[in-house]
Amino acid sequence: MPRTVILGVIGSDAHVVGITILEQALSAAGFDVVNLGVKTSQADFVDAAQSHDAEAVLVSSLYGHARQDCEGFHDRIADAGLDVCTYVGGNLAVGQDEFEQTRERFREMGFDRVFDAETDPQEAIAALRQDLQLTAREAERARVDS
Ligand code: B12
Repeated sequence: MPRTVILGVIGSDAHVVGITILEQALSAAGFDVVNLGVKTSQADFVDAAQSHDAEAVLVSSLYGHARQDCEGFHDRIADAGLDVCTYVGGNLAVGQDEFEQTRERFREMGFDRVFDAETDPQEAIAALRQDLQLTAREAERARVDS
């Protein structure tokens, strides 16, 4: 069975290129990707994770308002009774914040992993395989079978 991941750009953010590249890389790696596109609300992420029985939710944000847009996100996930792995990535802070501070802030908000804008999609794939305990061979088999 391919493993389902939800992907989208949160809030009012319209930067689409990053998630398009991520979608392609994740699909090629054998994941079943539900791409919600840009300007996705917290509720839409949670609904999609529920209805697709997803194992991971990947949130992208580029325009500098990630913190506000992600406020309360994990409360919604908990309220929905979801057991999903959550990643956030992109250009998460405005200006020149040290990324380690940004990572710490988003980890405190409940995200399992936090990625900066220099992230190669293969890093996210390796992290997902680890967090979902999926070997490269299993992922490849899922891709061939699907
Ligand atoms: C193209 C672009 C635009 C286009 C977007 C077109 C479109 N439909 O996509 C337009 C012109 C519309 C635009 C608008 C704006 N933009 Co703009 N934009 C850019 C630009 C130049 C490139 C973004 C891009 O496509 N990169 C290429 C992709 C491949 O890289 P990426 O998006 O970073 O994604 C990769 C990684 O970040 C990572 N990643 C991303 N998300 C996630 C999620 C997870 C879970 C993981 C693991 C990894 C991951 O993986 C991706 C693939 O490798 C960047 C500057 C830059 N060089 O990054 C500014 C930039 C993102 N924009 C910026 C701003 C401020 C805006 C505006 C607010 C400007 C304004 N005042 O109107 C608006 C916002 C509009 C909106 N509602 O979203 C700022 C954000 C500043 C900040 N965060 O502090 C940037 C950084 C420019 C700058 N240096 O100031 N923008």
